Amino acid sequence: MSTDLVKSLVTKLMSDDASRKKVVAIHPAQVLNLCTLAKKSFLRQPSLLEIDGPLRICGDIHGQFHDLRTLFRVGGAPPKTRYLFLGDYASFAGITKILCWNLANFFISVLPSVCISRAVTPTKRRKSAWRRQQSYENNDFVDRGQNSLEVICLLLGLKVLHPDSVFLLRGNHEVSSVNEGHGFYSEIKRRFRTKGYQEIYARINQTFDYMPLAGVVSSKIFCVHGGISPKLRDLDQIRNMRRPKSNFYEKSWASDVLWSDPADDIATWERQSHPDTNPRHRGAGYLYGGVALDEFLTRNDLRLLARGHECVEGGYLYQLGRKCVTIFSAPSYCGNSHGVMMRVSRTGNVLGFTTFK
Ligand SMILES: [Mn+2]
Repeated sequence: MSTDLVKSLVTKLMSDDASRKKVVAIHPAQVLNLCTLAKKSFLRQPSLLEIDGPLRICGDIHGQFHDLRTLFRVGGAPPKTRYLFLGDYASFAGITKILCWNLANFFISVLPSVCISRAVTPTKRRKSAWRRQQSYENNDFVDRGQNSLEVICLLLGLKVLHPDSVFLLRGNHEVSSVNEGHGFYSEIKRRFRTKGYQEIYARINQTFDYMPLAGVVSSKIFCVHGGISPKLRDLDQIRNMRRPKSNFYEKSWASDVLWSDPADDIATWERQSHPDTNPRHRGAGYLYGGVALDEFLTRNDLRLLARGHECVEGGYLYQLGRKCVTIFSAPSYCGNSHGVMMRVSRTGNVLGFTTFK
């Protein structure tokens, strides 16, 4: 199968015209063709990517296509600049989240500022109201997060065209049982209503089933969407994982690595119960502490864990004695003003962080 259709789709998505449009017209045949080629591209590389720098490691994108374009503008386009993405390409809550934000912004903008500051006193609250108002006035929230299709097509297309310059790990949103309820299914339905949306949705998710779960950069940095698992002893478990993988059983290491989070106040492990029981918990994966991470890194001769999965205010955050770094690449997603990419050298040293918004 030729890559001509993929080339034309990527050229279109990388064009100036696409960056001015709210949505980019994408033909169903282009998506299906892309899925077939992307699947093959993923299968040609192992379930555990073992690659060398230099590259840029990026966190969650969550359907923010225009911000992804900014990321490439600031960081440089592939294949000249190489990238590893840590998963969560699809939007988190799509239209529902956008509506809620707009509704909240509407009430904030009609309430006199005196009323806000007296009724909801703390300065912090005033600041976040201000921030929401700013993003509303700049009209930059309404366009964010609703272009999962563009994000996925661009990243899969770049993977097909430049397999050794673009690496895409799987996030917990690249699992159909998760993205179905979080806006991605409704986005595909809305855009391909009369054009076989069910097949398109299914084929994209089947493509996700071939994505690698983790990567090791320059034998030093372990990269994964969420983190580690008490059931993940060594990297061979990831190397030996068979694809396609569509089932992520609740208490398996594969599910844990997509869902877990670091916690500075925990030494080893705490299973994440339902958020109703503990608001700190997600209902999947573990909270892992410094002792657990040290043990994992030492056992596998690694130095650092790079992961996404959590929106952090500055775009990146070191935790667990600087052995774990969270990277988030969706600006203005949750009060974070910018997105971040982490620059890594050929030998796997962290050179610094590039911010963009
Ligand atoms: Mn996630």
